[in-house]
Amino acid sequence: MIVLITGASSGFGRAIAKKFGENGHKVIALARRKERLESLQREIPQCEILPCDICDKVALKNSLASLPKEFQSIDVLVNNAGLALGIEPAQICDFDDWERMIAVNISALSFLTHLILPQMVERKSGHIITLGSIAGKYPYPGGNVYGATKAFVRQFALGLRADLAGTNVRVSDIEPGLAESEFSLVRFKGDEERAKALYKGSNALQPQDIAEAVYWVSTLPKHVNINTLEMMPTTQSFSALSVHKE
Ligand code: 8X3
Repeated sequence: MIVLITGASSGFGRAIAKKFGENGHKVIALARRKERLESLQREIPQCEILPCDICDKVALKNSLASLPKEFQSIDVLVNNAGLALGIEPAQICDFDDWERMIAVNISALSFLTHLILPQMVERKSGHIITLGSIAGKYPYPGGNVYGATKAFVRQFALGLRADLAGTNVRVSDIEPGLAESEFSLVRFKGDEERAKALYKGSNALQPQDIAEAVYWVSTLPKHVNINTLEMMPTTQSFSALSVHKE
């Protein structure tokens, strides 16, 4: 298979790229950080890299068009690029953070999907995989726009399934809970202590766990479509709804 992975320079994306690469698939790794992509490329036998800002529509189109012929028929698109910025309550957080999350998690994801889908439909084969989150389903304080973008991702994936009926193109939304990666460092704007403290003692999901899930859904027999796959570390669970008392 030819697999395009966004946000491939670190965390989930890197682990997903390696998983497909190690299993003999052709990998197209897209991310902004070129040196990181080059180091990934050295670890994967058949790997093309696209150093590109996923929010730059022109650059994205040009990068895809520049792919060698033998990498152009994309079988699996893994829409992994995404981020959370801030964990402050809605009334005091920075609106720029909201705009950035909407730009990456929603606009860029839907633009790239729209670019790639026609070739899959034409070949009557392909798989769109999105990285959602438990935050798209279960609200928590400070999740505000991040959770809302992931609710979009989930509903977008399900809506695609409806539109793609009869095309053989599969769509799956993978929805992880607490997972250890650069995610929290980005969310906490580089505060390493805070990010470390969040994961300490939690036995959180690891990027490799998410890579296994993505690989599993994409290598199932063609008549099987996993619509959504929610996963948490065993240590993570639900708690009671809060009631504020005067
Ligand atoms: C990340 C999961 O629980 O940190 O999407 O919001 S959580």
